Amino acid sequence: MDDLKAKYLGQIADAADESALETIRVTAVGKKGEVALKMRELGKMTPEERQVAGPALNALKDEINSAIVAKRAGLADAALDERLRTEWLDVTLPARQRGHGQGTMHPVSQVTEELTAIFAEMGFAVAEGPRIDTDWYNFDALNIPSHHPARAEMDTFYMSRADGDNRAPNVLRTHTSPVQIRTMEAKGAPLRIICPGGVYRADYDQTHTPMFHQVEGLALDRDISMANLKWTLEEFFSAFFEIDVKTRFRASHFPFTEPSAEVDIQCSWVDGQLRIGEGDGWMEVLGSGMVHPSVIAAGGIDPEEWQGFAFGMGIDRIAMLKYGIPDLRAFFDSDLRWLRHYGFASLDMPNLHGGLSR
Ligand code: 2U9
Repeated sequence: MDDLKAKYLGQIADAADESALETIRVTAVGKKGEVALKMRELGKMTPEERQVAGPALNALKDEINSAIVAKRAGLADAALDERLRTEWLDVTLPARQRGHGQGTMHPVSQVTEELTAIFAEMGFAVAEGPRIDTDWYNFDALNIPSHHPARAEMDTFYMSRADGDNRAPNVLRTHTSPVQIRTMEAKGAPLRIICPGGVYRADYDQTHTPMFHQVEGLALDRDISMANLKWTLEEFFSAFFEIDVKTRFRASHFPFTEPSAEVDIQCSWVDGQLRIGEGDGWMEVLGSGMVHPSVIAAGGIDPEEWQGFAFGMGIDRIAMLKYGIPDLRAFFDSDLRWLRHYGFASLDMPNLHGGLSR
């Protein structure tokens, strides 16, 4: 019995791995192992011999099993120590490139950030509002009553409402002007805001898409004039195109401004290439004027005390001019090749100190 014990405990201590240990277990304490064979011999013994040998064999079996369990745990610990020693991760390595690399900022998003940075420097906050609005905010408040020809010209998308509630919002905004009315109501005067965002008109050809982007601006105070408007716009275009840009005001008409002006920026055509801020040509980019007193009143502000200027321009259009993008409709195709070509680095946020664009 002592020989058996010494033999197996020795083998267990020397076992190099899990499978060697399993072989020892089968030969020692398995169903047909050496201890089991010895147990079968108990039948041939006298009752006195059996009383001594039986418990001794059981004790031997238990001892071998415990030694195997302990050794197995020891082997597992050693294996883990070995893995911890040999396998390691350098968390300072650069991340692996996945798929086709990073996404890009759409030119509309880039230009929106650029113009927001420029107007912020001049004290204009960004105001936002709903894209589905009421007739009143989109038209009436802007001095466009229901019989006005401008309503028909705007190619408005109306949404049919399942609940039949015709006082609830049902117009896809045709300009961002309703945001300015809402902000006038909420904040009062004085006020300096720009409202960038998507707008909708049922129009589709080479230069029009049913959804496009506008930025409108509004400055209300006690003594604002067209001179402030001209300075603000020249300052904006010069910062945006990164070259001094002259503007030309031409008398025009809009229902929401009086007087009204269409604004051109200085440009030239050299070898079929457009250059902004050079030469003696002009390109129309924007509409503007002094806010009509009825519109100021519609925003809940007293037009006897407050006056101001407003302007509106297409973001997509000035993005095309600045970055030489030829086709407006491609803006909305979600073509990944186009986005990689005309897109901007997503973490390269434009600001006036670090540079607007690169
Ligand atoms: C309020 C008062 C006045 C915003 C204005 C224009 C002139 C204009 C067009 C430019 C190109 C729209 O994207 S476009 O087709 N916009 O000509 N927008 S004045 O006037 C406002 C707005 C809000 C409360």
